Formats: sequence, structure tokens, C-alpha cells
Amino acid sequence: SPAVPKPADKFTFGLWTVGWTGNDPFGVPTRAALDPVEAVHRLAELGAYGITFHDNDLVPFGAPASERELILKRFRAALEETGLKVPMVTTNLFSHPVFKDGGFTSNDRSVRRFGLAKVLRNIDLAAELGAETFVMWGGREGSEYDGSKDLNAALNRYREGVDTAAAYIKEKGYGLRIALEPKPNEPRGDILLPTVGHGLAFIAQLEHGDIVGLNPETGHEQMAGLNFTHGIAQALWAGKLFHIDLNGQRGIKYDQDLVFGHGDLTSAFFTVDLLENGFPGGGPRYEGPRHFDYKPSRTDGYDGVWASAAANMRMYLLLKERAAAFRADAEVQEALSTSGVFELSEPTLAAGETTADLLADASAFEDFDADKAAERSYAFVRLNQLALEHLLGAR
Ligand code: ASC
Ligand code: MN
Ligand code: MN
Ligand code: MN
Repeated sequence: SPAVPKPADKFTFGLWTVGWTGNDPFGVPTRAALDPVEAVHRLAELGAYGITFHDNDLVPFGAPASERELILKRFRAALEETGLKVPMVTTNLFSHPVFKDGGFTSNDRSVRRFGLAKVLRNIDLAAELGAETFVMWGGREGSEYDGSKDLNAALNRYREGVDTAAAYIKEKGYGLRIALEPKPNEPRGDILLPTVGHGLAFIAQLEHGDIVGLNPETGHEQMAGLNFTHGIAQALWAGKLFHIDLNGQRGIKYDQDLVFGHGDLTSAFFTVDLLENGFPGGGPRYEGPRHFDYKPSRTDGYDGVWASAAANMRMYLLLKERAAAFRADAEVQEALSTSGVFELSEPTLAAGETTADLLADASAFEDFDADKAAERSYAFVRLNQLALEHLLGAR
């Protein structure tokens, strides 16, 4: 198959993904540390478009300014040499023990002030590197015990943190937008803004919500038993799909961060179909990077790290081919039509029709034969079988 990744595909990777050394709650690292400069070169060779990072993936927590400058200089040189972009930057408000009760929502005000200052400094760096998106994954914003957190106050402080960061971006005139990343749990027992839906409702309460959207992650929605494609669809519909974290997850369990498509493959097919082909009846489209936030399995050496990075992009491109074939198939188009998929785009009321008109329309109610209408077969199983046959390459 000619599924070869190139920069125009806009594939991006977190430095923390290929750089994950395999430490988990039960074991120490299984791989040696990766030099960020090597990550840049390897990803560029594999055909990626860009690299993203948490401040502390690149510059160690607490590093003196001189060390920070040296690290950034080397990193920038690698970017220039390879042409790799940095479309997104994010802040680590979760690793250092100071953040054990959160960054923006720690019960300790001095920690909240430290976390907010860390974010503002990192916004400056993101703007300097030409990033368009600033992700906020509040991994430690949450609790284990309902009595340990005043949830009203926590949401007020979360709003204060995000609004302050957004106001700072506007004040500085930076071309950045914030993307909140939902996750239901892990590392906290319960994390605030657990799903796409909670994130959208939160954004509606912000003063500067116009530049705040979402960065949904495949596995994070699936950890909550939710449908990722439905989640990004609603974010798109709301004009809030600012960024995306693609990966794989197999059911409701710990955050697996598998290669994209290595979890729920059928769901991945429909995710790519939506991202590449849009809604069947038209509508908002996602134009941002295809960002992978996965973890190369700790069973594997560096051969597996680079093989898995390539696998994410190849899975995406293979699914893109299958989704294009699905849409182009005349029998699929006929099946979509038979199933009423295109009918749904027609407004329920006619143009200019009032509720009085509807109530006066006997064909809509008094003369409507509900039993007859109930006889309609939507033939969704046939449509889904066609989708799966395309996914399997059988058509
Ligand atoms: C992020 C992000 C996550 C987390 C996680 C950290 O910025 O998108 O899902 O941090 O990858 O390990
Ligand atoms: Mn994850
Ligand atoms: Mn993520
Ligand atoms: Mn992650």
C-alpha cells in the first residue's frame, strides 16, 4: 500500500510519547532516556510534521536559566535542520510532588500561584516557537475523597486559572488558543472535567471562552465507556475541536495509550472517516494536526519505539484509504440514502414554518400513520457491514 507518511499529512507526536522510558506504578524504566534532539531527527525521518512537548519534557523542572537556554538552543537547531514544527505546547502540572493535589485547583494557594506562573511562562515559550495550540491536561486536578475538595471552589479556581491564561494570551497578542484535555481518572481517583461534555459545559462558563476549546484523547473518552467519535463530533459541532490526541484503548481500564487503531479498530475507522471526509451531510471540519499521544509498550526496546511511531501514522493512512473507498462506493451511497442518513440534514420545520403551522398540519399528526412509519427498516446493519467490509479491505 502507498501509505507513506509525509509532512503534508500533519502528523505530530508528543516528545513524552517516544520519550517514555517505560516507568509505571509497578516498575522502573525499561529503556534509557531519549535525547530530544534525536527524537526530532527520528520523527522527521519517519515523515512527521511536528513535535509537541510539556515544558519539563525538554527542560528539567527547576533548571537554571542558563541550562534552559542551552537546551532550547540545541532543540531549535534540530527543528531548523529538519523542518519539524512545534504546533502545540503543554505544561507539566502533574509530575512534581508539589502538584500532588493539583495545579490550578490545589487546596494550597501558594501551589496554585506557582502553577499559574509556570503556565504563563510556558505560554511565552509556546508563542516563541510558533505554536497555535496550548494544551491543558489537568491530570492532578481532582480528588480521591469527595470530602477533601470543595468542588464549587475548585471549579471557580479552575475557571480563574484558564481565564487568566487566556486573558494573558490576548494581552500579549499571541496567536495561541487553549485546548482543555478531558480525562475521567488516573492519576487522580476522579479528575475534574472528566469528559468532552464536561469540558464543553465548563468552557461555556468562561469569560474568555472564545479562545478556549478541547483536545479530546481517544482513550480518555473510552476509559469512561464513551464513544470517541461522538465526542469529537460534538466538539466540532460546537466549534471547539481545537486539537486532538489519537491513540488506542481496549475498554474501560487504566489508560493504555496504545498505538492508534490498536484499540477499538472499528471506532478508529469512523474517527478517521469523520476527520478526513467530514459529516455525511457537510458541516464543520477539523483542520489541525493529527497528533498522537501514545506510549510505546515497555516490553519493547528502541526498535519498538520507532516501529510504533511509524505504526501510528501508517494505521491512520490505511484507515484514510479505507474510509475514502467506503465513501466512494456507489453501493454505500445508496445504502446511506436508504438508511435516511442524508434525510437528517433537512430541517424538521419547513423554511418559515411556525409551530402554529405545524399544529395545523393534519398530515403531521392527525392523519399521520405512526404504525406505517414504524414499519420502515433503516437497514443499518447492511450499512455497517459495508463499512466493515471496507475496513477489512474486502471491497
Ligand atoms: C498531556 C496529555 C496527556 C498527558 C499524559 C502525560 O499533555 O495530552 O494525555 O499529558 O500524556 O503522561
Ligand atoms: Mn492517555
Ligand atoms: Mn493526551
Ligand atoms: Mn496521554
